[in-house]
Amino acid sequence: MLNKKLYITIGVLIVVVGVFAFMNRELVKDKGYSLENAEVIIREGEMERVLGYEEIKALGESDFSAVLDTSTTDPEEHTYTGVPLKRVIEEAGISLDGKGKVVVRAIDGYTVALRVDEVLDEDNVYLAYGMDGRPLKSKSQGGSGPYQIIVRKDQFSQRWCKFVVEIEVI
Ligand SMILES: Nc1nc2c(c(=O)[nH]1)N[C@H]1C(S)=C(S)[C@@H](COP(=O)(O)O)O[C@H]1N2
Ligand SMILES: [Mo]
Repeated sequence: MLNKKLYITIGVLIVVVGVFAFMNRELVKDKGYSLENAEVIIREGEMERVLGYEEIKALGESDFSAVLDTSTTDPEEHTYTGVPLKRVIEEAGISLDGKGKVVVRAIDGYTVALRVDEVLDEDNVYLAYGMDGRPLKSKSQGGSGPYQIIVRKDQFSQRWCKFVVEIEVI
């Protein structure tokens, strides 16, 4: 009888250890977070192109500072890594000549509109994928990425669209 209880206890412990090992494996995977499957859709009318992380990064990555100022936090300066949004649009084969707006949509339905002249500005609107030397994590991992629009010249950060999935030129 005593032996039976002992075996049951050992059995339960083995299952518990197994479950923790499995959970830990998931955590280890999170630490090795990578951007390799992070894609963005760029569209104009019927035309659409999907760009992946390697293609975006190859457009001319730079590090730049920007001040994050939200309604609940004080202004904080961060170093972001990304590429100018206009490069991404050009790479998709879309011209901004004579266009009015660039509309950016996120996974949570959040949408921002940027004027074409803002997007054409050399050092203002970026598609970022890193902050302070680390990749931007996805929404489900508690981040603001994998892609986030940074508008350096916006005084407040409400147009810094997080979790970008689609960029449309209209
Ligand atoms: N996708 C998405 N992007 C977003 C928002 C949002 O709700 N969803 N909020 C905006 C606002 S109001 C601010 S201040 C900044 C920073 O938001 P945070 O408070 O989550 O840092 O993200 C902006 N971008
Ligand atoms: Mo905000």
